[in-house]
This record gives sequence, C-alpha cells and structure tokens, in this order.
Amino acid sequence: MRHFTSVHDIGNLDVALKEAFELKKNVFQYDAFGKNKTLLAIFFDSSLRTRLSTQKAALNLGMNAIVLDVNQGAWKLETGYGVIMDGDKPEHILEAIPVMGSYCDIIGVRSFARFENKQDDYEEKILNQFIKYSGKPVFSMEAATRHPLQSFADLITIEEYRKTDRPKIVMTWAPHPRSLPQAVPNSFAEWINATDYELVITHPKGYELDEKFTGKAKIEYNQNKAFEGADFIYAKNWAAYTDPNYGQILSRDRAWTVDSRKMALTNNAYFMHCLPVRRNMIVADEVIDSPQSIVIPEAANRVISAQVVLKRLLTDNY
Ligand code: AN0
Ligand code: CP
Repeated sequence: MRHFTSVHDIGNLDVALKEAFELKKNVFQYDAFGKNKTLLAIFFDSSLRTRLSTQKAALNLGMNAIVLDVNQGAWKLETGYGVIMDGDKPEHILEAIPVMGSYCDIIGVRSFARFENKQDDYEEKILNQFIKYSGKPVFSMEAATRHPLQSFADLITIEEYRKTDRPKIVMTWAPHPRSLPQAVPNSFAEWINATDYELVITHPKGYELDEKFTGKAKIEYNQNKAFEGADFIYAKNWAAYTDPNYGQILSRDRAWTVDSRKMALTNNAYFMHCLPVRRNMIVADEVIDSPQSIVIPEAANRVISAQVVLKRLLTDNY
C-alpha cells in the first residue's frame, strides 16, 4: 500500500480484518517495526480521537510521532496556484509540503471539506497535493470526502458485535447546528458496500449523498421504517451535498434525533457514532448511555485501524 485514502487502498477486506484482530491480541507484537521511522501528523482541522489514536498506533509500532496543527503556530498556507501572495498567508503549500515530507517517513493529513467550492472538495485538492509533492506515503486522517480510518474502525467494531451473518446496518442523518462534511457518511457507506451486509440510509429529502459512495444502499426517507429490524444504528449529521444546496443546512428537525422510542423499533440494535457527538441533538442521553451504545469501543478501535494502516505503509514502502 503506497497511500491510504479510501477502502480501495486496503485490498481484500477479510484479510485486513483478520490482520486487525490478530494485532488486537497484542498491539506491541510489532514494536520494532517502526524503529527510526517518523510519523508526521498534520491537522488543518480539530481532532481528539484521530490525533491521539494515530500517535498511539505509531508508538505501538516503535515509530516516532510529530504533530503539526497548521492553524496554531505554523505559517498560514496559501493553497491556490498562481495567487499573488500579498494577503495574510506568508507560505505556499507547494513549498510547505515537500519541506514537511523531508522531515518524516509517513504523513497523515486531516483537511475537511471547506464548502467553498464543491469541485475542489470532491477532487480532494489538498490531500492530493500531499500525495503529489511530499514524496512520502500519505494517509487520510479525514479528508474532504472520506474518513477511511474511521470507517475501518467502524467495520472492525461491527465484526466484533454482529450476531448474524448479514446484519442490517442503518445509517441515519440526525440534526446538528453547524454544517458538517459528508466525509464520514460517504466513507461509511463505501466500506459497508464493500461487504455483503444490508445497508439502509435514511435522511430527510434533500440530503442525498453522492451515489459514488452510497452505491447499492437502499435510501429510505421514513426514518421509523428504516429502523425496523436494524442490528446497528449508525448516526451522523451531514450538510447537503446536492446542488444548489452544497454545504447548507436544510433541516434542524429534532424529530430525527435518535431516541429510545426509535431504538425500540430495531432488532435491539447497537448504537454507533464516530464522535464527537452532540447529545440530545444527534442522540438522546438515554440511548448513548444505554448498554446498546458501543461508541467507546468503536473509538478505541481507531488505534487498531491506524496501526494496521501504518504497518502496511511501512511494510510496502521501506
Ligand atoms: C467532523 C465531521 O463531521 O466530519 C469530524 C467527525 C470525525 N465533526 C465535527 O466537525 C463535529
Ligand atoms: N472520530 C474522529 O475522527 O474524531 P476526531 O475528530 O476527534 O479525531
């Protein structure tokens, strides 16, 4: 694996999952693997889980880890080509990226959709510049359109908790006061579609995602109907994808909040969310505090997904 930006880079999913469970038995079994190798984790956007789990994964492999918050202490970076740089940004990403590449062996990048230009977001302009100009293996720590380390951890978690061969997984939109990217839902759909599990996506009209990611999933606009018989409820907010509403909030309807009345429609489903989650907007306290909530083990699996990915990047590049 040269880079890791989507499910397409991971190869056979069963093999990757086996590797994850093998690693989970003893996370230190490859602690000499990353000796003298340095991870650089670059954040253009905030993070708790990705920041910590990715560093922990690197340390478990014996790597060194350095972290840069671009917006706190680094020079503000210009990303446009041909711009006359007479504004507030003293450095161009075209110099910054190869410089950063020269200080490390593997680069992780977090750069969310900006919602300024749909094409720039969906072409993954920032992530692809790192791939093009850093000279180093690059992995996504949530880019504009996908969050593959999250989805991989989500799938590991589903494997650990599923009680049937072909669980019904329901991804539901839920309300949020701010415009959030489509990366998490896009990526989750893409990974679940790579399995043979049943995927139903439910959201208010107008919140349709790019079909490139939702693929064969069933779209059900009636949330109650979608929840019937579900084995997993995966909640997430996202802003509108379709034109002319790209990046906008079309609904704040708290009737979509996942509460115990809705969970009662399911097959005693587990509740999942990538976190951070806004309680009583996305999910009612009674659900996230219930024994069916697996958000903490889901977050814990972020170390495992990151460690599989870092190990593969080290194996195939060095
Ligand atoms: C981000 C998002 O929705 O993409 C990160 C989730 C992992 N969430 C927020 O900004 C609240
Ligand atoms: N789930 C996730 O990626 O969380 P952070 O934004 O805190 O990294």
